[in-house]
Amino acid sequence: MSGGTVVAGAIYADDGRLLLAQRAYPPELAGLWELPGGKVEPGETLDQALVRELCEELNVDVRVGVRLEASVRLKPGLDMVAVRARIVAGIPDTTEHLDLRWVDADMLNAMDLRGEIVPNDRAWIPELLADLRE
Ligand code: DCM
Repeated sequence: MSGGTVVAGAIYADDGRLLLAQRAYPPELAGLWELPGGKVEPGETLDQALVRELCEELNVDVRVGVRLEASVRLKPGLDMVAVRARIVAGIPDTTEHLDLRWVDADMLNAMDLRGEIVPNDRAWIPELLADLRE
């Protein structure tokens, strides 16, 4: 099965910072930082999939907000979207990621300039920076 959608979460803390997660695999992406998320399963809405994925990956419950405008074609039939979210319960924990980091606009911009962001996720950087600079 190659078709479908990957949904990622732009999780904001009350202080305005954004949560980034450091990938553990595959080797070419390991060490780079992404918005956490995963594949939407059959019968799930985007929002349901994001809540499930963030519970599985980070051990948090989130309230889902408004989608980011940019979407990314991962391959034919597989697209990735991002949705803003806030944590309503739990403290983020690494189960699948190497590390987690809360960033402000300057930190995100510096990480991007250093090539530390997963290439696919760079499509969202303008919108993320705009959110962080609000
Ligand atoms: N992916 C991505 N950026 C994200 C989340 C996922 O580029 N923030 C991509 C990597 C894989 C696919 O989506 O091609 C599935 O992700 P995972 O391996 O995390 O399940």
